[in-house]
Amino acid sequence: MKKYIEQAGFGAILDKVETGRRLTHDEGLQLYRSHDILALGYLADIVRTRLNGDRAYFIYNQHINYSNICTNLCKFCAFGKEKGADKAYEMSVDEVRRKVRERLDEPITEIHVVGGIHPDLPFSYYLEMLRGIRAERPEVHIQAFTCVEIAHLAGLAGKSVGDTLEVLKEAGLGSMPGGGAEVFSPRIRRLTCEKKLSGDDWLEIAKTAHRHGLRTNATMLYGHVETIEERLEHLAALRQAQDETGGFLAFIPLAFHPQNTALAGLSKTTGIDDLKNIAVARLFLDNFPHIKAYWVMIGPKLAQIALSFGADDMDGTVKEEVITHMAGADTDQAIGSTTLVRLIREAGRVPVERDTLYNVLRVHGTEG
Ligand code: V47
Repeated sequence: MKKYIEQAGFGAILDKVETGRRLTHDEGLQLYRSHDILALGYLADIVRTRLNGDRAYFIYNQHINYSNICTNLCKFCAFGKEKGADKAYEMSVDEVRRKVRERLDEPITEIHVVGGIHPDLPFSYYLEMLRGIRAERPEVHIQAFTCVEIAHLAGLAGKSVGDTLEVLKEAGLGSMPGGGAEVFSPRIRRLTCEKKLSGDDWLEIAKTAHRHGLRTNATMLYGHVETIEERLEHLAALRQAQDETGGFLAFIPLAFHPQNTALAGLSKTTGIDDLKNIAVARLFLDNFPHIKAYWVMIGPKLAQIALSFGADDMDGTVKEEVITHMAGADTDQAIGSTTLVRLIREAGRVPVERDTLYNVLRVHGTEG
């Protein structure tokens, strides 16, 4: 295989990967430009094995999207709606609590909560929602609010981001998901989400969260109008931030779904680009412990293959996924843990049920 990698022109990168040295922007470009997906997978698998051995993770989780009413109205998003528009919705705190109650018989360990940037819900709503979820299910870990929502909540609270996070932690916030990062490039934000928080501000909020003891994830929405240079600049900014704080848990490349968005003329991503983004991320983000193949966006079958291309996590059972399905995802809205275990096992990995912070809850041996 070494000879094959060298013949594919990746000898120098292989040497760096084997000796744990950091890849440069130009090496990242070489990886993205290559069509030799097997060579990329081989390289990424070296890093994945070093960091995560023979394990691949999943989690029992529930998604709650409390409202899709949003003032940002990003061009790539089919979820966000103007207040009063067809299909706009907001849940009361009681409705959110009911969603939690409905699934008390399932062994859920994480509730993932995100919504749009709502024009008039008060800060107290968000605190009541966290307290309400905690009251219904005290042992669950609440992973809530992207950096974009946190910036908005700090504005509502009239406090600094750090002080706002402390209040939210007190109410039950356990960690933050990685959404809202999109592509940090100002050009891309101008073209697709001009009202949204800047990339620099997103990174600053993530780092502030880390300094306040909250772990967070990071994403990149790829496959729309960004260039591979802009993807690499995004990854480099995340790698730099992680060097500073060490607070990121996982990176999740998000495949753009065009249906029902203002960018509906664009095509869906291809399987090769999906795998490439996983592999390049695994190679470039040498300081991120985990790379997630989010089955909702790329499908369970490709997410399974991605476990051999750098990913070590398939996310979770999810249920009622809304954001990608409003943009035309053809995956199911939930997946059973038995299916996740089978997908992981048939990929040659040991399935490990984890909690949000990657503590091991159950190692699934061969017995089921
Ligand atoms: O912030 C919006 C993206 C994100 C579309 O942290 C779209 O573990 C594809 O961040 N096509 C929300 N993507 C989802 C997200 C996430 C999901 C799973 C796990 C985690 C985690 C985070 O979805 C948004 C935005 O970046 N998005 N519209 C679309 N049309």
